[in-house]
Amino acid sequence: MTQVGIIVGSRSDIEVAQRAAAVLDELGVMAEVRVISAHRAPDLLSRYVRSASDRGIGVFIAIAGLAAHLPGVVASQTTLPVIGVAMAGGVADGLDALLAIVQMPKGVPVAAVGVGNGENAALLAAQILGVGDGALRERLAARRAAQAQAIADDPANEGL
Ligand code: RP5
Repeated sequence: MTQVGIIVGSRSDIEVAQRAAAVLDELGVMAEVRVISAHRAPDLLSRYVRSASDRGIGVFIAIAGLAAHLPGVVASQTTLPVIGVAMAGGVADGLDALLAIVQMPKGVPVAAVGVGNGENAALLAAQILGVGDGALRERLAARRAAQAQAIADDPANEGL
């Protein structure tokens, strides 16, 4: 069953979604990528979000640029956690989209990671799912250990 629903506001955002999907795949977490604009296809977005938990989705990753309303609109229609990723570009190169994502009104939270950081969105989604999945927590811990080992093995750190 799909565990993470990744939504992009446009096909032009797809590369960040694919990087998120790759990290989730590496962690053994099932994910799907949908291309649904909150502005251009609001009814389709609503149908997708409302049907998601019945299909096993436990977390959404919503990726958008410019006005970046997608994560907030998704969050308005579900109590599942929503992680927003701002796309670089626009008048402030993604800072505008990042602020649009995080400045939600009280009562409808959206989490956010760095601009364009699909990898961290995937890791945060996996960590949320890991609360109820010990094997996934172990895979996350192994990934962290491998990351630290790679730094320790860097020739620049010889002797440390
Ligand atoms: C946003 O507008 C999308 O998330 C995308 O980042 C940006 C541009 O979309 P396109 O006009 O390229 O479809 O809604």
